[in-house]
Amino acid sequence: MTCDPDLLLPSTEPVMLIDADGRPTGFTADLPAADELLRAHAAMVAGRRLNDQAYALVRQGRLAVYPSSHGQEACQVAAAQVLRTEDWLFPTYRDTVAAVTRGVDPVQVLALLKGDWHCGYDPYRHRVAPQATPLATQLLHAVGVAHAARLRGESTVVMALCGDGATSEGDFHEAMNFAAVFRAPVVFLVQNNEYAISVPLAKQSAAPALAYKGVGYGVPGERVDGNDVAAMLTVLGDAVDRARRGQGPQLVEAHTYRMQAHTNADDAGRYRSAQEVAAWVSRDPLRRLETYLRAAGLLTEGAERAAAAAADRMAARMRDGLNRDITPDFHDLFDHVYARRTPQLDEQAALVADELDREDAR
Ligand SMILES: Cc1ncc(C[n+]2csc(CCOP(=O)(O)OP(=O)(O)O)c2C)c(N)n1
Ligand SMILES: [Mg+2]
Repeated sequence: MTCDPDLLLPSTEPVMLIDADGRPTGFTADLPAADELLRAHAAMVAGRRLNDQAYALVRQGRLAVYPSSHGQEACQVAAAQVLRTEDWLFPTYRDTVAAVTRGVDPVQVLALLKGDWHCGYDPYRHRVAPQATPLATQLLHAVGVAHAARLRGESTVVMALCGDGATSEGDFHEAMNFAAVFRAPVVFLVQNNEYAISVPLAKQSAAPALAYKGVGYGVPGERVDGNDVAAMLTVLGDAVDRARRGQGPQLVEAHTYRMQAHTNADDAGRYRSAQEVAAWVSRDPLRRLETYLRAAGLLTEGAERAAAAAADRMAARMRDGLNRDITPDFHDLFDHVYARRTPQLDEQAALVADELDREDAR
């Protein structure tokens, strides 16, 4: 062993720079610069609005389903904000706000959940992988991309997101092992929102904290208050810098909470109490940041109004774009399976065309 295991251990308490009441915890030197916090604030206002608008669109039947990240906006925004243009983000179904913060159009991201297309945006243009629904599978893809970048001598860092439940999957462990052995420049961010659908964390894992899961593989772990965007930016920023310097992967566990049901198809009242939810509402990440910024004289009324207006414009674009129906072209089904269509796919496409022609002729 080349590494002292003590150096891999996460801090015993999650890193927190701004407390639940919006007061600085005293680690002033670690606070991100004011412009970074204001950027995060505008993105969190937009993210909260996106979550609310998407939920409304589900109720109107325009989206089939929406896994909301309401309450997890600090994690989502920080994960995207610490990345450079050349980096990659690997999101899950819950990470729409992270993809949008990285610059993907919300209407394009939600094409998947509207049922229009597997992935409505160009992953290469934004360097955002398609949102993964099978748990933890994207972590192996993320490590592959990071490893390839390292072999090519590129400075790319990969941010790979997953939930607490996904850390029980074999893919999570394989991804960590490979990343550690090959020093892949990847940051694993686990958003521990306390639940995997109805399964609470205590029934999911007996680890002292999920961040310890890296230690056995040689991956350093860190714990952070996921509702404190300042701490998220600092911890993830350090992990990204470290990976870019060639020091290998890191596992960051963000302690947060899924404020709403797993999706609109779930009734969270069946497995958790209103008191529990209320306790987390008082740790709301957006209110916490706003309290801090106002007290520090950093958030002007003008900036608040501008952030709200931008979020309104985004919500209007979402309503406009997602209320429009597309006419799918069946060829699309065959065009994106491989870079070039195989003879077998040509044959299948011809069969479908023939069937549709006969249907039309009836
Ligand atoms: C491989 C796999 N197994 C099971 C599921 C069904 N499933 C969808 S979401 C989910 C819970 C995931 O919980 P967590 O990883 O904590 O993420 P969260 O939804 O809380 O963000 C499960 C079991 C799946 N999508 N993929
Ligand atoms: Mg979860």
